[in-house]
Amino acid sequence: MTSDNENKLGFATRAIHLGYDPATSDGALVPPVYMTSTFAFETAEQGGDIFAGERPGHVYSRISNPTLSLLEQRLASLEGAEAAMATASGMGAITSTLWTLLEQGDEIIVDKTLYGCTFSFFRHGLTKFGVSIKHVDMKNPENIRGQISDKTKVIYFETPANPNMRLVDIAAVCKIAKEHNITTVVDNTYATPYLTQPIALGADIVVHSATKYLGGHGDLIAGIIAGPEEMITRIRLEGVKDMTGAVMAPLTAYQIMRGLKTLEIRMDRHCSSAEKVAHMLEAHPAVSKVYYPGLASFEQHDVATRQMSKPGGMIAFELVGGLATGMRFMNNLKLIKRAVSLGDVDTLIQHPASMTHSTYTPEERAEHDISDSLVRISIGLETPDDIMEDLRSALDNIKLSAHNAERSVA
Ligand code: 7XF
Repeated sequence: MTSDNENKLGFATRAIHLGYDPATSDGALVPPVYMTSTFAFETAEQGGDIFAGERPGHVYSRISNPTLSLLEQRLASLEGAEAAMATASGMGAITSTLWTLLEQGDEIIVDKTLYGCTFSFFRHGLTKFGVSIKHVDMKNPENIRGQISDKTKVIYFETPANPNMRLVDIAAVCKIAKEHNITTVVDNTYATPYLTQPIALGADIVVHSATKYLGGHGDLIAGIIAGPEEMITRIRLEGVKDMTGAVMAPLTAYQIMRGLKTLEIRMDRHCSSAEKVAHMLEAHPAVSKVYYPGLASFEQHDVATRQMSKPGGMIAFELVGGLATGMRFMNNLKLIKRAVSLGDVDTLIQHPASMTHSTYTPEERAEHDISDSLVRISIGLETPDDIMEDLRSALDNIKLSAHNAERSVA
């Protein structure tokens, strides 16, 4: 357990030091990685006691491992949670949590827009086992009230939402949930605990795709669940141990701890570059709409100011001319990579309707506010002028080709 004194240290200090004393490991500055699947007991009786939970200790790395425990301690502290559990992927975190919290006959209320595979898990996974899903437009938290029944066990949302940047007012939604004794689960992948801390705003559980900003370098797949100790223990022993088996590998935990050491400075740079890019895109005649929480024109700018310390590194936008123009623009890029995922040092651009959100049918995308012409960009850590120059020249080139096409028609 983390001491109160350690928890008073600054965000970056905790991300670098928390829970580890080199004196316990021959002075090694970097914590050792426990590459072991199992743990030997001194006696048979001791093994039995640990299994029975009557003595502390590790048994088997699908349940716990010292390298994962250190990462979990750090993430619990950064999220302001009592405890955390590391998982094999973001989907591992989401599914392990919900398989634990829900049972046949229960209802779950979820926001209108979700990451494609999360949507698919709700729509095609949970429903198969008798859980019903109600999508509610949480832009207005009051919409939730009319949908709550005595079967509602969980309220689930992302903020900002993938891919269209819709925000959910965490404090307002969690207040309603608490009045009805409903557990709230917030996907904090886009914001990271550096920008938003859902638990301080009233949320029960936070989930992450740690593949993104927490790892930060595009070289791993991982997830995190943070929340009250009692719930995390249940998720560990029911959801992860027995249902999904979605446990993180020790080497991945090491990579994420390395990523966490620079989370604060990376996020500062992601945010400052994204702000520049968002303004540049908004001013460009080939761009019809930019969705970025830091812009005064952003519909929910007030929610962003209230619950995000900075507006983040993700931008969604639409081009004049829609989908066809968007594809031409993406193909014009030279430095920026056409790839899914986000939160990496590299700037990544993708087309949600045909990529990350192709798990929705076209009708579902229309219903869930995911326009076919939307382009999503994750601003990386390259020199900001180079990112902007690549975008500007790709945009100028579509304008040119559109102009030439018009002239040839005339
Ligand atoms: O299982 P993963 O680590 O890939 O995480 C799933 C996940 C969960 N929540 C959010 C908000 C996510 O964005 C993701 C993964 N999204 C990637 C993307 O949107 O590019 C996945 C590439 S298909």
